[in-house]
Amino acid sequence: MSSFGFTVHARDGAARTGAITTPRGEIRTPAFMPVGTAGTVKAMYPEQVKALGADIVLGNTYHLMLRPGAERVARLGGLHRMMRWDGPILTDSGGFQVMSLAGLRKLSETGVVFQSHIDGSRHEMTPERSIEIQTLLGADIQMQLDECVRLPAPREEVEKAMRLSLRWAERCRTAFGSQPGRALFGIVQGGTDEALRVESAKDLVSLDLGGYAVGGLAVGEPQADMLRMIETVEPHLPTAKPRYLMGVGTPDDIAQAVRRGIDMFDCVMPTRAGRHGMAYTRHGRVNLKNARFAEDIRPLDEASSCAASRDYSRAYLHHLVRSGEILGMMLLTWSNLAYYQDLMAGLRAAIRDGRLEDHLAEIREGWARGEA
Ligand code: PRF
Repeated sequence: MSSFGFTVHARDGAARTGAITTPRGEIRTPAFMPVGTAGTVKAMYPEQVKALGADIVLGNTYHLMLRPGAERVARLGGLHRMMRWDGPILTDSGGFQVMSLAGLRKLSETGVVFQSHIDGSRHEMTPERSIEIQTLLGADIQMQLDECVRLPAPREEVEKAMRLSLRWAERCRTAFGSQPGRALFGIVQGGTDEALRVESAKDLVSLDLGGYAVGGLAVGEPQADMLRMIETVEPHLPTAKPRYLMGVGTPDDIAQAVRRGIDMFDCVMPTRAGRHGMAYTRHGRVNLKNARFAEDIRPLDEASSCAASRDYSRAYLHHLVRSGEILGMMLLTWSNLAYYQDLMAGLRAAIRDGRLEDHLAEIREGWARGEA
């Protein structure tokens, strides 16, 4: 069995391109991971996701533990087999979703007790249980349980959450043990406080984990603060381990973070926006609900590699979206994920060729041109 690893193939400034190797295949970086919360990238066939160039998808501990249940997924042969995705899967640990979705929550040193948003049933999430669930699901990359504070927040609150997250990281490492071919990632917290971020990064790095995520960003702060925090943390992370910016973001957020040395991203934006009539294109974001598309026979992007963007008129997409048709969601999700995967492929090629800055200027020019 091949082991888990990461190789940087080329650098351009702080940006890197390379590959994470796993027994289930290679993840080309910088990578965008489509979100498959409940064991499905909503409105997409797994084959389509793969064909777009996605090497890895994300699953959620929180959702899957509640429904259909981690033990049930394990009895069904694991998450890969259940959802028919044979590539690598990363699972988020659950803490972040408990805080944003669950009913009554009680947080302590031990973990978090919460009520399911589905049926109100009571559950407990501890660092040990989070790792047990992620292992039952069969996740190739597992995330530590952490506490993410929404910003703005008082420094004491951010500091307390950061320190709790560090203690939980240690417990997760012990619970994870040694799982050949799989990795446990730590999560840097600390809000927009530079000293807290550096302390969090240094302490996590001393645990020698498989990779490091930057969490607690894109939670209400301006983009400039997010980018400053990436710049603060980056010099403290080992160059030989992958870096993952959690829950980010817009195409511009991703481009800016890649430029600052981030290797992995996930975000619901392309899939969620696609189900709400929004399209991401080379010429920026397009709202297909808008009446001006009612008789617009042009496709979203005649030069796209994706049939959804290239072969269907905006007028038809407008009609499907306005009518609440399932196909509208399917086509726009497909088109948006194609745009995101093509964005990542373009960034990888530009880094490899040492022309990232020129490439970024070109893509920004395209966004600025608008919907023409
Ligand atoms: N922690 C975890 N998952 C996350 C985040 C975090 O801070 C974020 C913040 N952008 C998204 N998803 N565990």
